[in-house]
Amino acid sequence: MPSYFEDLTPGTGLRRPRAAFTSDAGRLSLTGTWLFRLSATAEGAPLDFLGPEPPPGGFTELPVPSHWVLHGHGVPRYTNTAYPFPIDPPHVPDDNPTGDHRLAFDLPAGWRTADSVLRFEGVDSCFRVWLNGQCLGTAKGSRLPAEFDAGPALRPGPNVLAVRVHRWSSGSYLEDQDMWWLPGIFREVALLERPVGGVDDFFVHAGYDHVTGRGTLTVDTGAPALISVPELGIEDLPAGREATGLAVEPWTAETPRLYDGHLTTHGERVPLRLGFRTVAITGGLLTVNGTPLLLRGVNRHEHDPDHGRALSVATMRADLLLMKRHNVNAVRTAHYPPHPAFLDLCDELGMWVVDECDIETHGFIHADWRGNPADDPRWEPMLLDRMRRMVERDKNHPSVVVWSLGNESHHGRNFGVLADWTRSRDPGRPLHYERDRSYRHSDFYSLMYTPVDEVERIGRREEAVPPETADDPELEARRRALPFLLCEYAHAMGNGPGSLAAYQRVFERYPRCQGGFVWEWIDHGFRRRTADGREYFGYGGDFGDHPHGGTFCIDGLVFPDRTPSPGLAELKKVFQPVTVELAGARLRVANRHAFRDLSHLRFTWTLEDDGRRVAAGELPVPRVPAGQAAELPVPRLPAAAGEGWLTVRAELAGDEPWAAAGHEVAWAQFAVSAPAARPVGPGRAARRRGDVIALGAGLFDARTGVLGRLGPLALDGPRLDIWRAPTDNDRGMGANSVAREWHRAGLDRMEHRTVSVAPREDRLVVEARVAAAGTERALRVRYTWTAAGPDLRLEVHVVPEGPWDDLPLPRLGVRLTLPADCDAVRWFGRGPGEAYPDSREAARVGLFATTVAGLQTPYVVPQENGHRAEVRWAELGGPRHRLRIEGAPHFGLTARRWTTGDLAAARHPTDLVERDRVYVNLDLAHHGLGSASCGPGPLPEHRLIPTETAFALLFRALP
Ligand code: IPT
Repeated sequence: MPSYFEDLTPGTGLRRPRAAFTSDAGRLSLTGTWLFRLSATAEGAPLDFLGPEPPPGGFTELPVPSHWVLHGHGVPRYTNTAYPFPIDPPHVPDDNPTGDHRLAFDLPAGWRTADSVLRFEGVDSCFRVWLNGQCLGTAKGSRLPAEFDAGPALRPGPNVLAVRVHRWSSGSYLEDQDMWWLPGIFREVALLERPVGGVDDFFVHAGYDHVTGRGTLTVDTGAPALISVPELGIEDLPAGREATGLAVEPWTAETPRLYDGHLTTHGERVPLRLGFRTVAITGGLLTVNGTPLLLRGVNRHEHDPDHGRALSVATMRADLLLMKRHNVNAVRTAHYPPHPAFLDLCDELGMWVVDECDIETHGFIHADWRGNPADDPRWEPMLLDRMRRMVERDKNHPSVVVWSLGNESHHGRNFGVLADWTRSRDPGRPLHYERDRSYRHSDFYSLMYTPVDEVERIGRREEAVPPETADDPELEARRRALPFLLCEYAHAMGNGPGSLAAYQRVFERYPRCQGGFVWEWIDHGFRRRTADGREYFGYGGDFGDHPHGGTFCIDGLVFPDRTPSPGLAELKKVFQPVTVELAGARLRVANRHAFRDLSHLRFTWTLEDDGRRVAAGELPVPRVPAGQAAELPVPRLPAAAGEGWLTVRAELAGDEPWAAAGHEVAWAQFAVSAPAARPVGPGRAARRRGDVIALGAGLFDARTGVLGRLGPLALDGPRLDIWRAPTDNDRGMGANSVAREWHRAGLDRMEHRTVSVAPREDRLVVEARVAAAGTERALRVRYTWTAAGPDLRLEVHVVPEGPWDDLPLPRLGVRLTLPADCDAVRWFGRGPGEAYPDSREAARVGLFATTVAGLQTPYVVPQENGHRAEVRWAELGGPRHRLRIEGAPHFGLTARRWTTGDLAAARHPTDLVERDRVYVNLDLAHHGLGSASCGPGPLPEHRLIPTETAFALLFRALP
């Protein structure tokens, strides 16, 4: 017998979906401490908690909103595509954790109406509700509001609200997003007064005509109402009547101008926040107010490391502030409508939003899409209900410019139903759906994780015809005329993503490419502690959850606690809305905003000589309009004695709602003078004395040729090293795994065989062959040491031997160890953060200092990190020893208190235990990062293919 949690209805007793709004009518928040009881099955506990009598034993306190699994009742479960239950639609297993929730509340005195409404903003995944023992109905659709008529059951004074929530339901088949399964009443619950003659719903149409520069306003309501916008001189405009010729400043994400107004009926007054803008697809481009957009976007899931999807408004604001400060201008609400307050904040702070419906049936991929709800008419009501609830709730937000029908649900007839309904209900916004590759229900050509060269072909409209439209020229012509979005790209899992700059160059070059959304904003990790109290972030499997998707939920630009990762720093640089180029004796400042001129920015310059500031000033940049550029003379610079760098910065001239004056928006750097070349002095003789060879300040092992002492400093190495702890992107996905090839080739276990150690009159020459057990590939290496004064100079010459084909190396460099007290690090090179070949835009050339600990990036899943690029020189030292290393000209620097093997074996940062040495890598090169954890690997130019190579380093022990 089908029950409400397994049937194909969206719910029972639900009111018609409508806009989210506040008003002067009463609102009683029902958030706070409720009583809670968990049972193992849907009907495992009696309905003994509905009435006014005290509930039976077994209830404990639980905050609402919350997910009960984050409060000690069961565990969160993470899966990517696979359903955590058998594919048996619409059924769910008998084991169906069910949470009974109960709240006793008092109706405030003077509560005005019997027509009250009980509103739930989000309950995961299915629930039944009773008020004073009377059943009001049932609902599904976790990330969507549900309203019930509460009037007939409501009583003056004390009332009892009871809610039974099931973890699994037929609705769960539509909610297979790549995220934690988190049951519960996780958004607010409130009782709303519905005054007689009140406002039931309204639809604001606030347009802007960029040709006339005038706005229009119509507010549609079901019943008579009057609209006032005092700032625009609109007073008592009847609902349904259009006001035209309004002298408005338009709303854009760059200039989020809102006008306060109100809507009144004789029973209710609703505040309005109006943003005037017109969204259109014209000439194959997404435009707002006539201007094409370039979306610099991120995919945002709702996640908090302690509260899951029960986010505070402060956290939502924190997300938006972080995004704005990192030059992000667009959010795809992956993959469900966000908390409504998030959209209020987007209106206020300025963000282009693709609002996505709570629909994903991804797990049917494991049944070759047999039974996919998207193509089954029986599921149409449930799917359409979700689209309606989203569109009705969010339709009045100027920030929402695109509706997305859902994610990763293959294709099917029901999407046609959703698209038709949405187009007729809201012709003012285009639709997005990616997975139906005919794009018949989408106003965008949209893909995920497409390689850069393919995006470039799309930009030129030279992409191959997809099979889905091959037989339908009309449909293919329509598809080819659509604007292009990458609804997901640059998988930000672990260290990475690489190639952000390469994508951006293509987006900026081809108008058809209107940008994209990096996958994804935040790592979905949950805060945990080791037995001895050290904090870390858990992922799939850490809770005994099984089956699970492991670390695949740790793929964000910010760590679970919203600490920006190096990937976000890179994104900020690549997304910067102002670029500065040096063209001869002139600086070219280009404004890449779509709407805003540059008058809100203050430009300054500094000149650094070998990293030390020697001059600075303001740069008088004119008011460059959006999309235009200006040229100005390079400031008069004093001559630099060493390596001179001119840095130009654009910072906020005044406070913005999202950052304070002085916040850096963009920067650029130009080399203006090169360092003087260093003469190489005459070499000294290398002399053997028993087991050691002495050369200048160095003492070498006579058998292996390895440097063991430099002046007072005990070290071990440098020796060739090509291994790095694989990144998530090295590990890749499925067959696309360079790390697997590396392991197969034994690159993680290369051994040295010393071929010869030859002390000469002016040098020491050590030859070795470096290879892995059981393989024939090798690297022949010659270390040539020369000494001049206190300096030892090393030249490393590498020749690959055997069939390397196109197997890239993880890195190419040398490794040495230093005493543990060599903890302070200074360097002149790129910094302050880590950088890799295809993620180095954010690192500027300068003089930096930190500690060995400060060099580490604590990725939630330990992996290669912390590499400082293009280092000219570095000093590592402590109270007793100091080592200076110079490049010829540059090297990459990594230093840690654990080995590469330790790093590769750790599952959490808390697994890493400091050893009694500092492990230092000095690299000529690294393999790029790419984003092969879901997408393409590094671009060809960033693959580290072994060839004959030489590089040099200089070592000096400092007092
Ligand atoms: C894509 C999903 O849409 C997204 O939710 C996430 O799972 C991402 O992958 C990987 O982290 S789907 C994938 C098959 C391209």
